[in-house]
Amino acid sequence: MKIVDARVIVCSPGRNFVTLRLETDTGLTGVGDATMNGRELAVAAYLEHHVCPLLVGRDASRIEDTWQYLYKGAYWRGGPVGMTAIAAVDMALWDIKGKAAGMPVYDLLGGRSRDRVLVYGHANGETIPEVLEWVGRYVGDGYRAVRVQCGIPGIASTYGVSSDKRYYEPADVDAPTENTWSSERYLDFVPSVIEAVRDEYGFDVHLLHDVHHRLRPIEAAQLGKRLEPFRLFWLEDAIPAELQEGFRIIRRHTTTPLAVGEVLPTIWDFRTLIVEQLIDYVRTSVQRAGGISHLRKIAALAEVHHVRLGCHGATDLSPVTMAAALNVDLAVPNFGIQEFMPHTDETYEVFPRSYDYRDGHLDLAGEPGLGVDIDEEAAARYPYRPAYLPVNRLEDGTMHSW
Ligand code: EZ4
Ligand code: CO
Repeated sequence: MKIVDARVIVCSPGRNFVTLRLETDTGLTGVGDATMNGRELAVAAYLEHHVCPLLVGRDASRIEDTWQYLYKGAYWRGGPVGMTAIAAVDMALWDIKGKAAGMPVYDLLGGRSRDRVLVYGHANGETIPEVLEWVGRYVGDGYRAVRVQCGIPGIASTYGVSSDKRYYEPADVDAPTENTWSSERYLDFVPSVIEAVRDEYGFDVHLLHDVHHRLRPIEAAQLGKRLEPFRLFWLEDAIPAELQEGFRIIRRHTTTPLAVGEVLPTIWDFRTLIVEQLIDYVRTSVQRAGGISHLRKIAALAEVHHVRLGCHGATDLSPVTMAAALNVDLAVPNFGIQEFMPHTDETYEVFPRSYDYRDGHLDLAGEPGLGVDIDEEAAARYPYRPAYLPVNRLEDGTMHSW
């Protein structure tokens, strides 16, 4: 079974997506997600110029060999652009493999380890009363796990809080928005938010919180300690993780579970975090971390170190990534939770899917392959628009992690 066509589809049904579509001489097709929020065309160009020409004529059944060919063969290893491109190829090849076998990909990965996939929703508000209202809506919709994000008094805007509460989307069209940040104001306020949610809703619902890479290790340690009475499911991206050893400081001081890694593309970026048991959840995704083949290896390393999988699932990961993630989530023994931000109707129109939300969980219908596709005619109705993630400055103007 040879690949006869490889094309990149860039579209913007509500937000930008880059999708790879492979076609084989048997007529089977496969899709992969290559979206990198705010830097979309870099991956599209990498694929178009440097990957697609190498794929045509290759044997579509050789997934691992193709992965190694693109990874080792580039000479320039790793990095978010290259790894996202490889991820798209890998997803598309697993999709084709499943269709050729007449099986959902999770069956090729060893079959279901569970009946359905626990997800968390993203409740946010400018103020504590608004946050409480939105946590209530998620609980009312059946969610067993909710991530709680609140505006900070004295800071004009922050990560995770938006005017459109249902479809949180941080990217802005044309130019990056400038946000302001103060770790002091944040640390003084955020424990009271989590406390208010526990007071209102008790301990039956899992609560999560995303720091979005903004603290230093000792600050994160303080926060983790102060949040212990509220028993978080996890504290997410407490510090930037380029320096994996930073987590030793946090770990030494708090028993609040830690999740990290939505920006980390390879198993080597997680190695110290996992083998030293410095974290509890790996946050990367099929799309960021080299596809199903590579994420599976990260999950296996995590499994033997008591670390579970909690994949990133924001709206900039297309329904193709969500379907791929659900196949992995269903199969691996050490699944923890899956992030779920619903896509807009326009996005779902472009990406017909076979997964659905019910009672706090997602599940796949069991279609052969990944269980998702792209409607190219619909995609053509939504042309690309340049968009950027916000940037962040401290109150004195110093650049800070967003
Ligand atoms: O800001 O995916 O946990 N979710 C997140 C996301 C990220 C976006 C960036 O593109 O932190 O909302
Ligand atoms: Co996050």
